[in-house]
Amino acid sequence: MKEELAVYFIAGTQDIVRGTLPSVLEEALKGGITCFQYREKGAGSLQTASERKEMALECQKLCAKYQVPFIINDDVVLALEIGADGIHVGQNDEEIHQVIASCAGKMKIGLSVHSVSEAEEAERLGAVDYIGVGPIFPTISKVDAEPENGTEILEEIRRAGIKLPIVGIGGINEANTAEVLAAGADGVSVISAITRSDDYQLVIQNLKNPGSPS
Ligand code: 3NM
Repeated sequence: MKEELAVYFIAGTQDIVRGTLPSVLEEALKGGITCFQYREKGAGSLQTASERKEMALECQKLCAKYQVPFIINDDVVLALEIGADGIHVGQNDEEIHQVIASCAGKMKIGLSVHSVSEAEEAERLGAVDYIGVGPIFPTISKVDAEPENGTEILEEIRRAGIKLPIVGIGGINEANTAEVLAAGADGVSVISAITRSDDYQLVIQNLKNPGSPS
C-alpha cells in the first residue's frame, strides 16, 4: 500500500478547471500517479446516482488500463456495485464500523483523520488500510476543511507509534512535498496541485521525487 500512496490524485467533476475529468485523469495516469480517488462532492459536482456511476465507471476503466488503484470517496453502495479497489471515508461520512462491515476483505479502506487520537482509533480498528492526515496546509479544494495542522501532526502521529501507511493531504504541492514526507508521510494526496497545473508530467515527477526540504 505504501508505494501506492506515493502520488495519490483525488478529483471529481467539481475540481476540473480545464478539459474533463476523464481527460485530466488520463494525463495524470500517463504522468505516473500511483493511486486515484473519485471524489464527487460539493458545488459543481454531479448530482444524480446514474451520472456518478457513469463517471465512476469511466474513471475505473482508465485506472485499470494503467494498473492504478481506483478508490471511491464516501459511497459504499457505488464502490461495491462497481467493484472499486477501495473506499475512502472521513470522520463525518459513512460510519466507519458500517464501512468495515460492508467492505473489509473486498477492498482497501482509507480513513481521514485530523488528530493523534483519531489516528490511534483508526489503528485500533484493525481494518483500516491507510489514513489520510490533513489538512497539512490551507486548501482551496474543501470548503469545510478543518484548520491546517502543519507537518507537526505527522511527526506526532509517528511519535505515537502509529504504523498505518499515511498519506498527507491539504495544500500539498511541489514546493512542500519534501517536508511532508520528511515529517513521516508515505505519500502525498493532492487535488489542485494536479488539476490546476499546466504540466501534469512535470508536477507528478516533482511530487514523486521532491528533492530535499528547503
Ligand atoms: N480532504 P488540495 S483537505 C479532500 O483535511 C480533502 O481531510 C482534506 O485538496 C482533509 O490538494 C482536502 O487542492 C482537499 O489542497 C485537498
